[in-house]
Amino acid sequence: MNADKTPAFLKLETKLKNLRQQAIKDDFNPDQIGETFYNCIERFDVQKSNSNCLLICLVGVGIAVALCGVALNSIQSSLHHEPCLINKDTLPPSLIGPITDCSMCEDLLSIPLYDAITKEEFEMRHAYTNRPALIRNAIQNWTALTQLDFNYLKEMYLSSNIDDIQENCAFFAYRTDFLSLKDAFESITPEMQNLEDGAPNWYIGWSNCDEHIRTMIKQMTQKPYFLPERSVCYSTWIFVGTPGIGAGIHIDSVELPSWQAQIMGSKTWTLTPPPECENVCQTISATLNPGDIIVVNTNQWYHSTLVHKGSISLSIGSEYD
Ligand SMILES: O=C(O)CCC(=O)C(=O)O
Ligand SMILES: [Fe+2]
Repeated sequence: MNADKTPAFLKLETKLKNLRQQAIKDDFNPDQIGETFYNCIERFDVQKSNSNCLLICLVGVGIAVALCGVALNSIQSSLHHEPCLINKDTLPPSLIGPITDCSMCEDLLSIPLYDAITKEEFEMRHAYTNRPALIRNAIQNWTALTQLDFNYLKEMYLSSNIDDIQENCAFFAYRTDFLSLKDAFESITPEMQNLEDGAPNWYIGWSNCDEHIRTMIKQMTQKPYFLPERSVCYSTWIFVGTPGIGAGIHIDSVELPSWQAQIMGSKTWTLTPPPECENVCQTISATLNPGDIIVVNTNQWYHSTLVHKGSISLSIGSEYD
């Protein structure tokens, strides 16, 4: 069996085995390791790449691939009888799921752009094909375009029962030190919304899963006109921040594809195909202006965002089925 292994492979294999043994000696429980690893990479931010997180992720990915033997048959056969260090149930589908069908990106040189699109065309080309789309001026009738901004949201949340809301809603601090949505709202003073060069850059995102706030936001928004009649939009997500880096490159493990509408500011999305498609597909990007909607399966495409100078960026999105 060793005949087809290179010395580098054998060295890596030994290192991984030692690492696993060391972890077990140190009383690591596979579930905890898996969970830590999963939390670490779930919304992995490249901006944090010089922190320990990267190290854990790289080691984790190495162990996951090597010891759980998902993609590499030779590793799988050699380690077949070894227990997995990371329980594979805790790993995201991007690592353990089936190989991606590259027809989602094969012939795409840019994100397909529409000034308008019918429900039929959208369904045929994009809704469930994992092929992204950018639809210009898709939310002209949303009052959010004129009514919603960061301070409106701040007031809406701080006057609600924000402690309960936080318990149930995901919060992404990205590169900020905010501990929670409440902390972010309380810390982002008018000075922090200053857009001059050199002003502090912050960017946050959260799942808007509170019923009361969801109802208020629903009154200002609508289901995008091009989504199939039967499709339902689930929990909304809100992303807001000053010019600069938004979300670092990551892949999600939510259930469904998403759309996101740009309410304020301009933001560039960069989409990178999964590694197994990198020989036939390329990284593509597009800039959204207020009124535009991007549709992306964020479970299939690695994605990152960048907010342009001139305005705070505010966007609202949702998963749909
Ligand atoms: O809007 C952003 O900056 C990131 C959004 C994102 O990562 C997502 O919707 O999955
Ligand atoms: Fe994402």
